[in-house]
Amino acid sequence: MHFHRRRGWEIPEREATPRHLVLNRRALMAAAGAGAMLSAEAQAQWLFGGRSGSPSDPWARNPGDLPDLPEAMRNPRYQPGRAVSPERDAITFNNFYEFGSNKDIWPTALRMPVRPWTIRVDGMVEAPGEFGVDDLIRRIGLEERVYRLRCVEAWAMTVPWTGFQLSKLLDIVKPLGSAKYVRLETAQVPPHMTGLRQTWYPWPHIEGCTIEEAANELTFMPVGLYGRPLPPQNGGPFRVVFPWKYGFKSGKSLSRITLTDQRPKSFWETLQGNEYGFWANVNPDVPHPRWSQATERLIGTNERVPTRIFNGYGEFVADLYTNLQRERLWA
Ligand SMILES: Nc1nc2c(c(=O)[nH]1)N[C@H]1C(S)=C(S)[C@@H](COP(=O)(O)O)O[C@H]1N2
Ligand SMILES: [Mo]
Repeated sequence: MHFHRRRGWEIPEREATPRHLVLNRRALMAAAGAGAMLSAEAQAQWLFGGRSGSPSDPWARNPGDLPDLPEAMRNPRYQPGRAVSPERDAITFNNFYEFGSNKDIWPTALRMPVRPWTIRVDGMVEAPGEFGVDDLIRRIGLEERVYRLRCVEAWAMTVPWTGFQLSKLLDIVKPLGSAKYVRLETAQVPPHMTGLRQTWYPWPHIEGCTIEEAANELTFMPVGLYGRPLPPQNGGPFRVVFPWKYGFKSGKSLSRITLTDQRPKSFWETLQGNEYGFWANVNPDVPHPRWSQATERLIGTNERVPTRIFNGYGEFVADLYTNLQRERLWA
């Protein structure tokens, strides 16, 4: 197999470097402070914008229910090579079937409580545990990475995630030599996750990867987006991202991570394995059975740009697959 090896920084710059993120922290704090002094009814009004009962601000949460994230430096090693997507688009155009099968689930998702939130890490590890998400943040520390996200439906975004490398969590629980795969399970939170009522779907949402993929430096566990706590519509409070794979592999709102010697059967694989396989690495030359994967539409500008092998991350991950050429690596 022949891969085009291209360094991240050689990707043609479309729109110069990502804009510097200006976080309006002071305004956010002022709003949260005001909220703390309001009656419950006034808070609901402030959050959900009155009569319609539907929220108007896709960031808004109950005042005080999320601690501000500690400062996180942007890691310059991961250059996206294109402009960061508009913040509002990234937090209002989402795929999250637990809340429904359309793209505008954010008003429903936003209401899901995300504290307290714990994540169980178990299976073939020396030190299994149940970790509070804020404890993990304090223990591991945070960095910011701007990654490209390529959905299998041929749209794409470029987003600044705040989080930590999955390998740092693996270091804490110490995988046993027998562990071959990592299974990632999304929480089930009725009544907030209204999509769970669609009982024909194989809930809970499961995703998985090999232990080598999990340990790769790119595999990232976001707890924030655009410098703020990760909103539920994007998988808050805690998700995974594999930037070189199609977006459906990047499970949201995780409650459990299990190390195992059995290859996990994922949600989408169970539903339609011929279209959404276990590996799902991005490849412009391997079409989806129903559409081409040669190009992608950038959310925000609607510009069509060429799709890159491994979503442009081959320099980091191509070596993971050199001995797996008999697997269906691309779909
Ligand atoms: N639990 C869960 N995780 C999920 C999904 C989902 O429906 N349920 N959708 C996936 C798909 S198809 C994509 S493209 C990304 C979208 O992430 P975003 O909404 O933050 O852009 O989340 C992925 N993670
Ligand atoms: Mo997707």
